[in-house]
Amino acid sequence: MPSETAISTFPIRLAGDDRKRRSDQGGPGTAVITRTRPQTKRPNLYRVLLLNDDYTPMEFVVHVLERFFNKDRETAHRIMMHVHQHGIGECGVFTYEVAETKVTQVMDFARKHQHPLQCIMEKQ
Ligand code: TYC
Repeated sequence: MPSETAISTFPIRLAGDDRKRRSDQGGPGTAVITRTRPQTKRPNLYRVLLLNDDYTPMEFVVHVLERFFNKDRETAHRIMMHVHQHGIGECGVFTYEVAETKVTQVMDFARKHQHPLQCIMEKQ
């Protein structure tokens, strides 16, 4: 899904326009055509995941999901239970720097409260 536009310019030679003109900046017999085309580059995306453990309180994990991933209470509880039952679960998908920031925030917050909660990122 194209969302940006790039403008590129290039000189072309036109028929019958090959006489030398001192005023031409781009050399003899040149013209400039400007065209636009859609940019199709998309950023690499990373999943941020929580890992289960036996010690981090469920309520703490729910709070992490609300605080750092902007989940409502019901969604946060559902994700926490998924991680609890399956061992791993997705909190969100982000560009590299945002995902890295989320992981650091969660790990720092867990360490501060002396919980062994682990948060990781993986390329999608
Ligand atoms: N398994 C933990 C418990 O029973 C709860 C928990 C859920 C811990 C999700 C980590 O990512 C986690 N208290």
